[in-house]
Amino acid sequence: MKRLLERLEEVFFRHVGACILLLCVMPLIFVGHGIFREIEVEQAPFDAETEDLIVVGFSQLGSESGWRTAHTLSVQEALTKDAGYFLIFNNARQMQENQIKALRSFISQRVDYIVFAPVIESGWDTVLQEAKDAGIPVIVIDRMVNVEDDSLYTTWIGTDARKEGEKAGRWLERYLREREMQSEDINIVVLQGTIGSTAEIGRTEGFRKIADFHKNWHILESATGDFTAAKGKEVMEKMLRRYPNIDVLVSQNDDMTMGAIAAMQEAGVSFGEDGEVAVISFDAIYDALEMVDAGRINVDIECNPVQGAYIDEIIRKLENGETVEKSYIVEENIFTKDNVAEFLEGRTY
Ligand code: GZL
Ligand code: ZN
Repeated sequence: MKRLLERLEEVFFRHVGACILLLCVMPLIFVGHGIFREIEVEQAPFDAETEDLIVVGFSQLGSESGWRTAHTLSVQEALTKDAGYFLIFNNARQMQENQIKALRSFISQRVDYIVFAPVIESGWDTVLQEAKDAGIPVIVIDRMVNVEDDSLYTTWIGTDARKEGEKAGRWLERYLREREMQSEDINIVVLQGTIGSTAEIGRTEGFRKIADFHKNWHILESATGDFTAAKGKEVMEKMLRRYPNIDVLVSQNDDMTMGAIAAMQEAGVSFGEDGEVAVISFDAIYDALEMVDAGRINVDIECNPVQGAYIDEIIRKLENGETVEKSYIVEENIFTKDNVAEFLEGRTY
């Protein structure tokens, strides 16, 4: 009975909340019609069918890469109606202000949980405080938030970006030792992901930590390709014009690597297994692993996007009043021509 009363109360507030929201946004729709459409967040039609479902607002940072597509799919496949969820999805197109608007919309709709992949680490304290004040648990996934008070989020599911960066450095050490080049001057260029994102911060710092042990490794330039193929190609074209003697490319995701490979092909620069430029990539999405198998990418450091099942497990625990860990690190691998073939078949992303 108590649960029923609680639900009735919630339903009442939700409807009130939804009505207030509607009254607030009506003018916006008419006044800034075009603008409103830009930030439109799907509304959950609260009716009988959603009553028994757990309503989750999912703020995804964008759809910039193959990895992100797999990540979104993993969440949508885990939080289905059959599994007891009503999922409200918003794609922020890699813009923090869109994510903040989506989170505020979820709060005003009084969702049961917020799941959110933050585009960059900073700038979330205020909106997460609003979620906390509204009593809505926040599950951070993939990238991390950098907040003063970590009670502003319930838990984080992600991968160890620093470790990924170090793995890239360790691989380069082995690669040079095998070729007896460990004391030669090595010229390196780095394509960084979105500056200030957990993946960029960790991969940059992790690789630098290893590079600092080698005075003969020269990082000629680090520049962001914002995790997209188009920007990665554009930045690599500039680097190829500026540096005629690049020995290693460290590209912080496979989409930028694809762009950089197109730039090297157009510039007539060889790359990969027997090329002038050794290619180190991150993510290990299927298309890139096929290029590892073909010897066009030397090594791909995996970043595992399959995180949806973790969210389902965590929400169930929270629904049962159980405690959950503050963080869940997803296991990941590293792929070279030596081991990639066995992983290719059956890989879903
Ligand atoms: C990594 C994730 C990164 C991927 C990119 O955890 O945040 O974002 O490496 C994606 O492909 O854009
Ligand atoms: Zn990762």
